[in-house]
Amino acid sequence: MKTIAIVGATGAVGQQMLKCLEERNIQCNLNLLASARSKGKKFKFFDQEIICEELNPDSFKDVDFALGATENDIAKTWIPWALENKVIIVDNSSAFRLDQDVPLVIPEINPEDIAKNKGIIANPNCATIIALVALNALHKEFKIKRMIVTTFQAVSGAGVKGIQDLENQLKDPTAPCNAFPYPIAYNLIPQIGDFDDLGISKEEWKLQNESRKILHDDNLLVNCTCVRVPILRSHSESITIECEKEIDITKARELLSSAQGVLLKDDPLHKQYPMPLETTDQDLVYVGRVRKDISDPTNHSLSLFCCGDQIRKGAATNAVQILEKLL
Ligand code: 2RA
Repeated sequence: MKTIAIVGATGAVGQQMLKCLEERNIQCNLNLLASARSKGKKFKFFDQEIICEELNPDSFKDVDFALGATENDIAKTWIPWALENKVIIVDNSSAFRLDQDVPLVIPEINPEDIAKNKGIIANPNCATIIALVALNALHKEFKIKRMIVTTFQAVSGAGVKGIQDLENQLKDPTAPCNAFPYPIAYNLIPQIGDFDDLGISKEEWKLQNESRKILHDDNLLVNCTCVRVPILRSHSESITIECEKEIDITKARELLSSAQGVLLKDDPLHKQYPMPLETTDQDLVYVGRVRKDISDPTNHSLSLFCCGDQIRKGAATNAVQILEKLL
């Protein structure tokens, strides 16, 4: 039986990774690794009780695979320890996503890239996963050349701190802002990550840079605005695509209705469209509001709205799906 370690096991994504392993019946010897603060915490895995250990350089002896759910700086510390022990790593941090020798993978889109790994496979950013799962079938048929995206990102993207900020501020609007620069309750914050001198945030660059790598298209044009919204778990995205080919909306809907990882919910006349409340705690990306972009008279553009659970498909589930391809 293989030994799998979850690194950052006590955070929102790490805990979801454990649940995904159980849901998908991945029987294994499971090691849970986290900071000294979490040492000794106990978690149920199938019928076992697993005690969380403190992450250290010797944590990876006899480990076959590691699922990384830590921030970048911590990932850059433990991943070399794991590689020294020939562990194969699926890392959710952004530390190695754009490294040439590190495949960046969404299993529904570019599973063939997994085999090119040299020990690390990177999990894309949540907003990238949700957008590209929604767009994959359309890209294959119509060849997307340009994307304009606005994201509405849940507070869980900032981990447990983000969730606590929202819950505390909803009870008491004067509660402290630990995860975000301003109060998030009853508010929207058009900033996720630091801005550069172009006025573009780190999170916004991720959609362009990661999409180009996953779709193997360095010419893909992407303009993105990332907004933090007072939603607990699901990210929503308003997307307009411009394609090489003319778009037939009926054909587009047909493609989306059978697209891998997608649930088409598109009947606005009957108030049927994706909403984050219903995509929470499940793995499908809901797509709706599919319509011609009326600002493009050439019929090469389409707009849509999609939602996906940031912790599941946007992070933990995608990573475990990659792991399944390695087992
Ligand atoms: C966020 N995508 O939503 C980033 C990290 N998960 O904060």
